[in-house]
Amino acid sequence: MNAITHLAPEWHNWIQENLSRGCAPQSLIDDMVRNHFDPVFARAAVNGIMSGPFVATAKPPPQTQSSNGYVYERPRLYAGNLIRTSDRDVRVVTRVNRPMIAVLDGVLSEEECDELIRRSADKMRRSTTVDPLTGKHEVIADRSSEGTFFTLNADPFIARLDRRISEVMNWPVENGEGLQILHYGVGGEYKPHFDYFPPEDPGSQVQMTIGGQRVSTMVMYLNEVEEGGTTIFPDIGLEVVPKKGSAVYFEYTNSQNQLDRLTLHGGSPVTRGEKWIVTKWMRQRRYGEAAA
Ligand code: PD2
Ligand code: ZN
Repeated sequence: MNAITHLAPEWHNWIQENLSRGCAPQSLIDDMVRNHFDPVFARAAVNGIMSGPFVATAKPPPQTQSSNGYVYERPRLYAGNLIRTSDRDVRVVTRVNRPMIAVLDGVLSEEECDELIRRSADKMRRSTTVDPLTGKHEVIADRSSEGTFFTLNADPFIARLDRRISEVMNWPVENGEGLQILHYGVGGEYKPHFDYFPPEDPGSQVQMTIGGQRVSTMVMYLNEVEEGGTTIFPDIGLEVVPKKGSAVYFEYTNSQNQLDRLTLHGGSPVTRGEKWIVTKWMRQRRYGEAAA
């Protein structure tokens, strides 16, 4: 049977209704593919309706410009209090609109947090940071932690997380870098930095050859930290306290390639206990393997 490549009115209504209820676009695409739609057509149909005028959650608020010139477009993150993904509901706890930051509860289950730590524990290495001059990864003092990473869709467990995370971030799974695990002991910190590649750094061009600029980040907390280890946004005075399974999400590159300097952020020193996180960085374009 040939895959379906046209949208009957009842399917059009079905997509509109489900998007308005806050369903993740990817889950709608999957349902359509199960119902014999062509995958590329299904994605285009859902995306097309999302950017149209009919869906309540997709209505763009008026664009606003910050004092530093960054234009705040409609956030990629869904409006509403609950984000439904294909396998888990994620609760929005806090939103900041300028810069666009959200604290999210229940992105990972407790068991998934434990499993990520278990799989990482014996392959941790001293963390590196991108050298601004060369674009290469170097060990530097600003990041006193150790880490490891999982290639995109490395196995069914990781692929399931990559997919859920892409649904929460509302950005294609193949635009994501592989999940990066970080572990900090007492005294471990990550000095304030930008997650995007600053255009003034010569090394940034090297970083952007595949996938382009980073557009958004989600830092997920894998354990409770006894004291310290908060994620700080010093320019807006925000501090997010780690909670197992929760996350802080933020956006910093808009469709005009502008970069939001208010997303300067860091990890404050852990003063008691330890801190485990997993980070997803999304790129403008395809970066990794196709979805599993
Ligand atoms: O550990 C953190 O809270 C943290 C802070 C700043 C993580 C990152 N950046 C990151 O992974 O980019
Ligand atoms: Zn960061």
